[in-house]
Formats: sequence, structure tokens, C-alpha cells
Amino acid sequence: MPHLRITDLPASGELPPSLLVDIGQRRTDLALIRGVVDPAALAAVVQRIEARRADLPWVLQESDDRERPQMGLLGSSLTPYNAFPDGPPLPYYLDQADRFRALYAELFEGVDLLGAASAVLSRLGGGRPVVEPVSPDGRAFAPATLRRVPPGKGIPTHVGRWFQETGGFRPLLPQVETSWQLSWFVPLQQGEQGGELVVYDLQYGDPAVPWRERGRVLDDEAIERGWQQEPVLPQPGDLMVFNGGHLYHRVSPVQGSRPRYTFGGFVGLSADHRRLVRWN
Ligand SMILES: O=C(O)CCC(=O)C(=O)O
Repeated sequence: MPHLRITDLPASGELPPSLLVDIGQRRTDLALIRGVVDPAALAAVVQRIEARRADLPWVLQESDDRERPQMGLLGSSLTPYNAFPDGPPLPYYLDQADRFRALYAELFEGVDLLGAASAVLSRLGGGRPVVEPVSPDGRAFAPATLRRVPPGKGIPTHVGRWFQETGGFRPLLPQVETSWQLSWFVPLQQGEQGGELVVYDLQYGDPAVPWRERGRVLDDEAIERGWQQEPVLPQPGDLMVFNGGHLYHRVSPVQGSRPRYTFGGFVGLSADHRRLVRWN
């Protein structure tokens, strides 16, 4: 049974200016905005990245072992991962953000994916300007990361507002409206099969959320068995924005020979509600 309320629209037409706030305030769940960027241009970016893959500074999510098939990011997210189980320390994160901006300029030369995604986010956010959070020393947070998920791997079940409880998010929280945060991403390439965003009918803060190891580890198998789920598969160049802050979700294992590439992060309102704040 579908439980997700989806708005599916072409980027070339009119877009509802209150959609981000409507998703954040749970009047709807997910927006799929088609054709934000030319898929052929994104395919060329993927070729460029794959050609240089062995030399790129991937931030590995599961283990330091570079030979192990696993999800890797270009740029660091503020979220917990193998090297920093409570999220990265701010100075390291900001260094990675600077490095990411330089790499992005090289790898995406001639394809303004960040600009195109920001323009659509702004249209969905009442025309508010889109900005990055800024650290106390004036350095900008990362606007997004590039994510590579190889065949056989997915992204484990998680929910965005849980990250607000981790150390990495501490410097961010005074700058944003914390009662909601959305996830957004644009696929550059999908695998032959799999790689769907699977959204569960399970909400952050629900006392029924199942845990293992005395509340330390989410019981993703119990969620898989016990809650309704709905898969969504955006195509290269489509922008997906959804209430990943509130609804538990995962990415199903990528199948076939191609890795899945996406570019994205989080978006919400600034604390004064006048700007959209975007980070990863
Ligand atoms: O596919 C992606 O890049 C991330 C999907 C996701 O789990 C999220 O946006 O929170």
C-alpha cells in the first residue's frame, strides 16, 4: 500500500513555492522534480570521475580498507561514519569542505549541478536564497557531497533528525530550524537495477522504533519486517527532495555492473526562516 504523498513535476513548469515547508511540516512527503540537469552532461561527469577514481580522496563510510567494496563520498558529511562514529570534528569537516569545492569545480566543469539544484530548491522554498551554514571562524560548510555506491551495496536504514543528536551536528544546530530537515539528491547514474530510495512508514521519535544492543543500534531487520515501505527511483538529472529527517529510509542494494552516483545533502530553513540552509 502506498503511504508516501508524492508530488511529481517537470522542472520546466510551474513549481509550488510552499512545497519544501509543506514537506517539512508533514502536509506531504516527497517531491520528484524531473529534468533539472541534462542526463548526458551528468554521464560525462561520471566518466571523468571513474577515469580518476583511484586517485580521488574518497571518504569511505564503512572501513579504512580501500580494497573493500563500500560507499564512498567526495567531501565529508557531518554525519557519523567509520572514521568518526559521532560525526567529524568541525576543523576536519571544514578542510574537507574546502577540498570538495575545489574538486567539484574540476570534475563538474561546465555542468552547474549545484546551481541548478539550488535554483529549484529556491523555487520550492518560496524564492528564499539558498546558503551554506558558516562556522564561527567564517568558513562555509559543504553544500553537498558526491556519493558513490558500488554494485552489491546500498545505504543502511537511517533518519535525518537522529543526526541532530550526534556531535558532528552540534555547530550547525543554532543556525537552523531544528524541528524539520529534508534530504535532497540528484542521481548522476543509477545501477542497472536496485539503488531505489526505500521510504518506510516509520517516523522519527515513534516509541515503536526498534533498537538492538540496548538502544545503540537501529534494528533495520525488524523495520524491514514490520513496516510498510515504498521504493522511489529518480532518474539521472531528476531532483528528489523528501522528508528524510522524519521518515526512516534506506537505499536498496545496487545490482549489475555500474555503481550508483548521486549528489546531494540536507536542506532546511535558517533559524529566522528567511533563508534556505543547505549542507551535508
Ligand atoms: O542516495 C543518496 O545520495 C542519499 C539518500 C539518502 O539516504 C538521504 O538523502 O538521506
